Amino acid sequence: MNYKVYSEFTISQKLNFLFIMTDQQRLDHLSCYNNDMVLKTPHIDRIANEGIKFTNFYCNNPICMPNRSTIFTGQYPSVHGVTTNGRNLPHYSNTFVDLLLTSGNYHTASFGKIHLNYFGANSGRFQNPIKSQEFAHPRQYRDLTNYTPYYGLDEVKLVSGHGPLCGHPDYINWVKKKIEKDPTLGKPLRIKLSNPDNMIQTKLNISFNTTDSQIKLQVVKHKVPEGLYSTTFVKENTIEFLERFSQGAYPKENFFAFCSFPDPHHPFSPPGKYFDMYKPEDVKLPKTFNDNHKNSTEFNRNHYNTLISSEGTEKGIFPIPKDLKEEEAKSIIAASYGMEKMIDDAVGEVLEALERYGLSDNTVIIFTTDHGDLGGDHRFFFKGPFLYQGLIKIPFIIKVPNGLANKNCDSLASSIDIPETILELAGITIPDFMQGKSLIPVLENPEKSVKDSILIEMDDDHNNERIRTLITEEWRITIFSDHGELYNLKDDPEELNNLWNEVSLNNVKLDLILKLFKKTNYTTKALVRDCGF
Ligand SMILES: [Ca+2]
Repeated sequence: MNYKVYSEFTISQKLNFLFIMTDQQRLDHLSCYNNDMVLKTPHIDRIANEGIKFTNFYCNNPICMPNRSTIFTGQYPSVHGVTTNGRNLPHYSNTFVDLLLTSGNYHTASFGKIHLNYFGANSGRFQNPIKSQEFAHPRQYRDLTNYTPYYGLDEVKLVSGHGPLCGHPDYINWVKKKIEKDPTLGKPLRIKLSNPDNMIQTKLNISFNTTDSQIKLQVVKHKVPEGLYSTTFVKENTIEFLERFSQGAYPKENFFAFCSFPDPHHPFSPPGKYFDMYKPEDVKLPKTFNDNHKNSTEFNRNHYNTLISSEGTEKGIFPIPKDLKEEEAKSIIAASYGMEKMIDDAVGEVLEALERYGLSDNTVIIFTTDHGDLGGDHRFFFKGPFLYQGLIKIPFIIKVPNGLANKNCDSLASSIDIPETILELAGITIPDFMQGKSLIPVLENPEKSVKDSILIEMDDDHNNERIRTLITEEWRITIFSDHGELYNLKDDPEELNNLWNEVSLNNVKLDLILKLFKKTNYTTKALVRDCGF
C-alpha cells in the first residue's frame, strides 16, 4: 500500500493521539446522537461539536476481546485469531501501537482497560491455558511478569474486570495510594493498608449491598466510593500522564494515550451520587421493547420464549431476568446512564487537562466504544448472538486539530478502520497486513463514502455458531449455520420484520450473500510463491 500524504489540513507539527474508549456503550446513550433522553453528555458532545461524528459506524465483532484486537491489529478476528473472549491476542501480533512506538517519535501509553489478554481464573475447564497479563484476581498476580512494552504500549496502568469487581496490581496499588493520601476513602470498605492485595480486593468486591432481584438485573449498589472507582482510576492516570508529558518527562516528541474506561459494561454499578442520579420513570424504553419476536428467527424466538419463562438465567449464558417488567428494564437503563454520566464528567476533566497543559492544538481526539449493548432492544439486554443495531452500531467521533468541525459523516465505517486512520495521521506507512481503510478521505470531505459494506464476524462458542453479518446502506444480512436474517434498514430500521424467507427478495439476498462471500474470502497479502513451481 502506498503512503498517501495527508495534505488537506494545515498541520505544522506531528500529532499526538488521545484515544478515549468505553466498553459496551450504546450510540443512543450519548446526547450528541440522541437528544430525546434524560441523560446529557456535554463533554463527549463537545468532541463532536469540534470534530466529525460518524452516524453509520459499526464494530466488526460485538464482543470485547475480538473487537479490541481488531482495533489494535487492523485485522478481522478470523485473521488475528481472537475469535471470542478468553483467547489472548498472540504476543507476536503486530499492532498499530507497535508501529507508533518503533517510529521513534511516539511515547505510547495506556490507562484503564485493555483486554487483549483474558481476565479470569481458569475454572479447571481448560488444560494448560496460555498465561494472561491482565488477570483481575490476586490469586493470579504471581503469574504476571514485567510486561511492557505491551502490544506496543510503553507505559501501562491496567484495570481488569468491571463495576466493583475490578482488579490487577496497577489498580490495587493505586487504591492503596489513594487511601494513604485520604484515609476517609477506605473507611466505608474498612480497608486497612496493612492488608494484602487479596484482602483489599475482597473488600472492594464484597461491598455489594443489593437484593437478589437486583443482581439478576445486573444493577448493583455498592460501597466503593467514587474516588476509588475504575472511572476515577482511568481519569486520574490519564491527567497525570498529560501533565508529565507537558513537563518534558518523556524523551519522545509525541504521545499516543489510550484512555480506556471499563464502564458502562454490566454489572450496572455507578458509584456514589451517580447511582440514583437518573430515575427509572424518566427513562424511555427502546421502541422495540415489546417485540414478541413473531417475525423474528426461530433462534431469537426460542431465546425470547426461554427468557420470559425461565428463572433468571439461561445456563448463565444470557443473564436476563424472568418476566422482565418495563420498570425493571428502565432501572437497568437508568443505572447505565449513571455510569455514562460519570464517564462524561471524567472526559470533561481530561479534555480540560489537555488544554491546561497546552496539548490540545496538536492532539487528535478519538471517542469510541468496543461494541454496543442490546439495551432493551427486542427485550434483550447485554450482548449475544443477536446482531441488532443497538449492539453493533457504535459511536465514533474524531477531532483533528485544524480539521473540520461540527460535521456528521454518514459513510459506512467500522472499528477495523481506526488503526489505519491513526497511522496515516501520524505519517506512518500503513502495513499490508491491515484489512481496513483509512478514514482520511471522509475526514477531508464527510460527504464522501469510504465503504459500501461492513463485515461483522461473531464466533459464538456457546451455541457453536460462526455467524457472519454484512451491513450495507440498505440491508443487514446475518447468516447462521441453518437460518438467516435479512432486514431492510431503510424501511424497517427497528429490524422487526425478518425478510429472509421473502421469495421476491431472492435476488437481493443472492447479491448480498455474494458480497459477503467476497468480503470473507479475503487474503491479508497478495498471493506469493516461495519458488516458481
Ligand atoms: Ca466490551
